[in-house]
Amino acid sequence: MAQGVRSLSKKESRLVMSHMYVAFISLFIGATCGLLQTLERSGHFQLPAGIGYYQILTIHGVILGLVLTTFFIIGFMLSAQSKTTGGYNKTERTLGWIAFWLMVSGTIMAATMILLNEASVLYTFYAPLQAHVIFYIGLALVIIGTWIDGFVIFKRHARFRKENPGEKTPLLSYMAVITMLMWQIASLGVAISVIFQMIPWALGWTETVNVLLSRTLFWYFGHPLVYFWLLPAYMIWYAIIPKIIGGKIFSDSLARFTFILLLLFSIPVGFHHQLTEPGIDPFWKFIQVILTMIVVIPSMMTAFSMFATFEARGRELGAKGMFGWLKKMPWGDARFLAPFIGMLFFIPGGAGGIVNASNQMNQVVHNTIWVTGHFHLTVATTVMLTFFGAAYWLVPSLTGRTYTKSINKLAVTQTILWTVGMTIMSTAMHIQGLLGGPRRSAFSTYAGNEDTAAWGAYQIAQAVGGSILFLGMIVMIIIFINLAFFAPKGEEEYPIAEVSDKAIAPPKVFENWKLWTAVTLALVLFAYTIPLIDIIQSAPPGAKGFKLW
Ligand code: HAS
Repeated sequence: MAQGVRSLSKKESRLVMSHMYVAFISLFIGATCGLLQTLERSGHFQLPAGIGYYQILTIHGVILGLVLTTFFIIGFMLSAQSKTTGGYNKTERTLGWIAFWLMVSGTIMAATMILLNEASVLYTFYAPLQAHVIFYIGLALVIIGTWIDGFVIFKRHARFRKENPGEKTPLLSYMAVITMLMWQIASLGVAISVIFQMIPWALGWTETVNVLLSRTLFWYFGHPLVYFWLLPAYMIWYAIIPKIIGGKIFSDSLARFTFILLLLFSIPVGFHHQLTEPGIDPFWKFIQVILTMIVVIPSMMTAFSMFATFEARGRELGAKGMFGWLKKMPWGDARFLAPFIGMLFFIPGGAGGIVNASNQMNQVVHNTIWVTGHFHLTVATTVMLTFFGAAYWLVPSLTGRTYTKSINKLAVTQTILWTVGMTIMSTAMHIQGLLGGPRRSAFSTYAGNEDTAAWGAYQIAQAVGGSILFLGMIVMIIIFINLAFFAPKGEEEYPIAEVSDKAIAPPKVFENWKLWTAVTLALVLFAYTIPLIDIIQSAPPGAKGFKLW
């Protein structure tokens, strides 16, 4: 029987694939819950066997927003760093496994509590809703696992620099370091909240909790969390997509600079999730809104870079005019099509983000289902379609199998299903949000309130979109199983693009990690110190725990 050729060593492939198995099992569970939610919220369907809407919604948010993303991202980054730096040593691999099992144990603990209906607190676990202590311990274990992975990524990057003095570090390894550095600094906030507020409170050691402080610590982490999802997608856009279209990376320096800006500005902006919360001085909300507008710039730079990459390649192939490149792209290749549609969706997704971040407009959309529409465009489409597109080459390149024409056809179908489903669902969410439809809430006619009559059609549209997405998920799972276990053995390339000859070399200061860490921390201290002191000193009486489900 023919032997497959793996792009990483067998041991590393196994480590990365273990992350992928968890990610795709999570996709199945999470998206199934998503379907049930949209059906329940249409008002025409009731969940069976006493299953609660908030129970399903918590599984959906935790499993997709925290588990699927984290496992896929860590797995992908480990593979990309290993591929471009020359592989991990035994200690690094062992640490990778310890981290993996910590994360799996934490996930099982949290998921069990949600399934037992002991933790229906949604993925934001806002106090004063109080979950079972095991739920919080589980979350803490997941975070500790990711810290160990971050350490592995930093260590491998440092080892590359030591072994190759004066040489430019691999772009993908550099990007993985920035992503994990941002993650480590940001997740400190949620770790402090979970360990010092939630766990003692859930155990009954403290009677009350400072609600505003816990939410502020959550959003200090929560906004960089969305960039933790986005940055690996950007890694794929900058370094992999050019290779898939047969082109080169437009500018290595621009890509690195974009990542530095994302590191600096993605953390001190959490207040834009709390613009309607009393207890935070408006001045500091204003400062963080300005910083939010600054963090939009690196995404604009990414858009520019992508256009430049596509145009350069198009011209090489003889394209003329401003959009002539569109005719030259490999539209039939789902490894390109899926991430490209992800980019396209990020235009309205990003614009919606700017609406959310604008103080006055936030008053209109906050806590409406508009916001749910926003994040289904950004994370569930831009990021997920990019990850699906990456899975098409990543999985076979790790299992020593090939991405065949027939699997590609299925992958194009899956991209179309996802695009159609998400367009219907998220458009309906945006419109219902503008009509005042709330988010994070089960179906209700609010005692026959007339306003709710206008929502009906949009709620049904969400159920239709959700059903199409469910089909898309099933097709994705079929493709994954195929690529992991059944596709013909062979060699699939791990596509990494070269940098254009015209691009200038990145300046040395980009590798000055002490400098970038110091500036990041300075910005965090500037944006958070005074408001945090205020939140602690002027805190109203704390809240007891509530279980409203
Ligand atoms: Fe957001 C709420 C603001 C980006 C996710 N966001 C959320 C929540 C989530 C989320 C999950 O200011 C809900 C949290 C909850 O549970 O409460 N968001 C922003 C801003 C941006 C932004 C300013 N969000 C994201 C990304 C996410 C994400 C990315 C996930 C991955 N968001 C907010 C705010 C709220 C919020 C408020 C709170 C709302 C509230 O009141 O609760 C920016 O980063 C967006 C910048 C992006 C752009 C787009 C650039 C376009 C590109 C594509 C180029 C296309 C090409 C193809 C090349 C400016 C790069 C072209 C081809 C052609 C043919 C044309």
